[in-house]
Amino acid sequence: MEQLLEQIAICVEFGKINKLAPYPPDMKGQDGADELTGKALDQGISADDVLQKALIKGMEKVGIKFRENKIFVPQVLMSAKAMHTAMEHLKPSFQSGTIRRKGIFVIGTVAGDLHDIGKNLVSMMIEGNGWQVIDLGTDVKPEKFIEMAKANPGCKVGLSALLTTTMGNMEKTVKELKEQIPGIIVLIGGAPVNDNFREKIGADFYSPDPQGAVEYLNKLVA
Ligand code: B1M
Repeated sequence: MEQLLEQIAICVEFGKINKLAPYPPDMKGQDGADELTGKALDQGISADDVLQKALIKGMEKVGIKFRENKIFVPQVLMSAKAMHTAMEHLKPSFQSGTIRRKGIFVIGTVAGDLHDIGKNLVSMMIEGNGWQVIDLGTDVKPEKFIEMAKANPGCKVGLSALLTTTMGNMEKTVKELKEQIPGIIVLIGGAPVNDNFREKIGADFYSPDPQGAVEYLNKLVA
């Protein structure tokens, strides 16, 4: 059992989606996250064990390697694809509530900003760490964040901005979220943003990378 879970974690870490996938070349012809997850469930391994001991474990390694510049965006995307393929097998358990998520994370790129590559990486990494992610996409107005946060009490909110011209919208969103939902936790990130800006606008946490956001969120529920 442990060996099978370890194999799935390796597939996620190295982005091996299924047997037919040619990537990564040194795993060509081997079962991928798809087949191995099916096999694990057939053998009676619980969906929760697959999530905790294989998928999350694999994605944690991805997050750390990405932070340390040991892998780059394409590798992260392949890992996320492998993870999503495995998650398809777990869908019934998510729907029936057999698997408990760590919490809900609402994320979006702020109003006026269409950049979503970094936001998507953050979203994938947080999902891969056991959170339910509600991704609102790009150009998200403050009202939309507020609506979703009110609909999901206790959720944490993440804002991304890539333009200096949309940092003002990030500030506005944080201000309105904090006014309307006292105690709400808001994380921010994106290339022009830093910790001084976070302090100025009253957000709770700034992370320069997805892994920092994952670690902060996990600490909140530890
Ligand atoms: Co735009 N763009 N762009 N662009 N674009 C930049 C950001 C720019 C720096 C390019 C430049 O001039 N050198 C510049 C901004 C300058 C500034 O504001 N000072 C710029 C500009 C000006 C523009 C337009 C205005 C250009 C124009 O039309 N005249 C326009 C704006 C459109 C709009 O948003 N309204 C525009 C458009 C576009 C494209 C649509 C063509 C495309 C976006 C495609 C897409 O996202 N789907 C695009 C791209 C690709 C870029 C560059 C080249 C790359 C951005 C990127 O994806 N980086 C960028 C220049 C550059 O960075 N070299 C540029 C990779 C990504 C993984 O990094 O998003 O930083 P990043 O995310 C990181 C971290 O920041 C962090 O984690 C991620 C992974 O490490 N992170 C978080 C991000 N969000 C987080 C949230 C968190 C935590 C961490 O917690 C919640």
